[in-house]
Amino acid sequence: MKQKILQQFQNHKKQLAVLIDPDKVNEKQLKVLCTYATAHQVDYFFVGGSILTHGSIPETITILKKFASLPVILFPGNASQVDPQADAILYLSLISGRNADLLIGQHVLSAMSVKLSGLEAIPTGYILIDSGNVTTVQYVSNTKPIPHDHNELAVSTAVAGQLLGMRVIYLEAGSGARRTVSGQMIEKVKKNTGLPLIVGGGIRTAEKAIEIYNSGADIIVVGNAIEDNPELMLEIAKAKSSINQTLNAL
Ligand code: 1GP
Repeated sequence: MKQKILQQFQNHKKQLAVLIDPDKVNEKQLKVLCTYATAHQVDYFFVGGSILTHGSIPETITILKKFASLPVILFPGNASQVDPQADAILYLSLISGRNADLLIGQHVLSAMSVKLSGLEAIPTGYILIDSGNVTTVQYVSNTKPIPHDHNELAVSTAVAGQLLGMRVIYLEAGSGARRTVSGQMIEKVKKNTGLPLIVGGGIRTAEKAIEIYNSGADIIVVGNAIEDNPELMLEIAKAKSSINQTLNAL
């Protein structure tokens, strides 16, 4: 299977993903997001959600593909959110939880459709961190997040994921998180695994994005704040490219 997106994840550049929840955006808003994302060199669209009530993943991806040329990566809440129009799928196992359905159950349900779709599947250890409020992902997944300051638990969970063959770690505070994953936790997980590290949940400013990049995140994911204010893409993209320039100069 091709590993194009995984290779991009591994290229040691700071990257930005904009999370699109099909329930929250209409066609007009999607077009605006496409224009901003193209102009500001966003790296990926992530598409998915813990729960979908009326939004459609296929329709959303069709619009994104029509108005922008950046890769679309599925970030599925369950097995029904697989769509072959995407470029890749984060094949997530919720390894911080003890809900067998999200550790392996949904994967069994979707395995053949993912395989036959030709989508690049990226084995991802998905780790939920307590953010000070009960987020939708926490509620819907019916799992306990790792406490915010228990870095050793996050590290052991991430390393267990790595030993099981996961190629990427995703530290998730949850959409709308009151506080993001801490810099210390990010640093320790990165140091102990060396895997591409995605961090998301509650990032609302460029300053916070810089702090998270500098702690060791490779890819940050922003949803709510960019839906509210697409201009934020410009600020985070600027911060990202200045960190990348510094890294290139080393
Ligand atoms: C992706 O859940 C996040 O990891 C998105 O969170 O909507 O708070 O940016 P926000």
